[in-house]
Amino acid sequence: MAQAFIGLGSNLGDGGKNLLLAWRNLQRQAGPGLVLSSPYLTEPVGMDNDHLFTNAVGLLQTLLSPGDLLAVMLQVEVELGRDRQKGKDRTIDLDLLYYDDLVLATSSLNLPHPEIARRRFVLAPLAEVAPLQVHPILHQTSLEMMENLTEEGSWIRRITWESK
Ligand code: PH2
Ligand code: MG
Ligand code: MG
Repeated sequence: MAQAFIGLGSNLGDGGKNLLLAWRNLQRQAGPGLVLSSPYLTEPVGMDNDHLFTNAVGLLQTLLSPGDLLAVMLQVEVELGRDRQKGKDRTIDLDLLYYDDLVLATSSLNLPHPEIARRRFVLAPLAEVAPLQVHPILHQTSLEMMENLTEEGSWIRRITWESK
């Protein structure tokens, strides 16, 4: 059984609803979720519009290999109507952040996700559910990466699943 951390994001439609629906579908196809963070309302980073994102991080247990898990994640994105053109608004984006302590670099999958330490919208929910989880390359905990974050400007705000 592996433990996988998944980043969830949506900036199209009802973000909170999209995240919960994706999380439910993902658990159905990949294995039981252990924990899901609060949702966060976040400023878009590197998009060509100002549509706010809702972001969260979940931890699930799975018997799937990393490649099979990724295929299921893409399937769930399709089920929620994701248009995968780069830079486009998305009903749902699912990113594999960690798969146990695996370090992997292939054309289809990089582990850990290369952007973890640079993104407040990933680190804040990650630090909420797994503050002491150690990044297998940087050897820093989620909290330490938060403290070392230099990304300027991009604000996030923790909300609740009810308030969306
Ligand atoms: N995802 C991106 C690019 N920019 N910004 C926020 N706030 N949240 C995201 O999930 C996000 C982003 C590419 O996947
Ligand atoms: Mg992403
Ligand atoms: Mg993605």
